[in-house]
Amino acid sequence: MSKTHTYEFCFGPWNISEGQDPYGPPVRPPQEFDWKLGQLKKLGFDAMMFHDDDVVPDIDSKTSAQIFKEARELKKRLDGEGIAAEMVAPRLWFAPETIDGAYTSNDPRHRQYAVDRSLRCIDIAKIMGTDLIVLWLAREGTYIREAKNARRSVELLVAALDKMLGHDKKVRIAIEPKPNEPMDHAYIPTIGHALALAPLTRDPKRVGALIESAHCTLAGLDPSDEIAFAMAFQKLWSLHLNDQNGLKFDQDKPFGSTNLRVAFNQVRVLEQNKYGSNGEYVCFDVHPFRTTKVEHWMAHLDNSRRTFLRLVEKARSYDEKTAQQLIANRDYQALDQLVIEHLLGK
Ligand code: XLS
Ligand code: MG
Repeated sequence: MSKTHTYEFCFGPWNISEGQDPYGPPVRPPQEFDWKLGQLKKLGFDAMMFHDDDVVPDIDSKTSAQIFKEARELKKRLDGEGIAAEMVAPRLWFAPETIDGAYTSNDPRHRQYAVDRSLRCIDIAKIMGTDLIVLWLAREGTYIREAKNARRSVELLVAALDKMLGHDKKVRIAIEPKPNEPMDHAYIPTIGHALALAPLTRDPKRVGALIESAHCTLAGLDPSDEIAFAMAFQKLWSLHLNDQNGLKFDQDKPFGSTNLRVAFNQVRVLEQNKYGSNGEYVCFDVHPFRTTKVEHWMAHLDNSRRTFLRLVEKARSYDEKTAQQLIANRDYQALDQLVIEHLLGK
């Protein structure tokens, strides 16, 4: 395992959230984008991730010319600050046209809206200097099974991917699976589902995946196994590290907050497979707790990176030799304790 491998870090403007949940108002005042960029710089992160309407607010009310102008202006500001745009993701879950899904909506006009917005998102990504589009397929699923035809939905997803791949010969699409919320069941719940879509498209090598730790937990899966699976296909093009306490609402807790051992295993598998050696970033898709005071607003991001880096040390100092002997002797009882005591610092 290389001891010199280094990582680059990023987060998105939505990760500095105002603390609103479905049962109450915001608890921190909204901030301008420039303030958020300033905070990212201050923390020493390397890149920012974007939704299309993070780049161009109120995107649906603007002309293409206006959209591209604003994107170019933002790119100039980012260049001036030395910050890269990691990816751009079409936000296909707030518009009235996406109430019943986007690419899989039952209304053909709404499906067209989703595709048009995705193609424009690709144009924006190009201006922002990234070839990576992230698709979190938020509403591609159902609340009740009978509402949509599941097989047709897969075909609609492939058709949408084909349009995107055809629109720009360089663009790469990373699908971010999540099993539920806001839907009862999503059509692409796991990394296996995401990667299985690729060969159905016109250019399988440009369809890959993004893994979010919490989304794996919500699917009842171990995030480190999901990471390893995607990396076995050379398809892990981005990563949203965070944490999640069991099967409940999407919590986006700081990395390692709930389960340090699960976090350790994610870092270990990233180390073993040299994640980042093709320029992939470690992104933290984390949110401050609702209770967080304004003066502690950035702690969840700084802490996530600190925990990550401490776990890199732990992965590098893990006693592989003893572990291999225990594995050879099938003494998993002792192996279990080896890991626990290593994490405890003994
Ligand atoms: C939501 C997703 C979202 C994506 C980007 O659960 O994690 O934030 O990462 O569209
Ligand atoms: Mg995410």
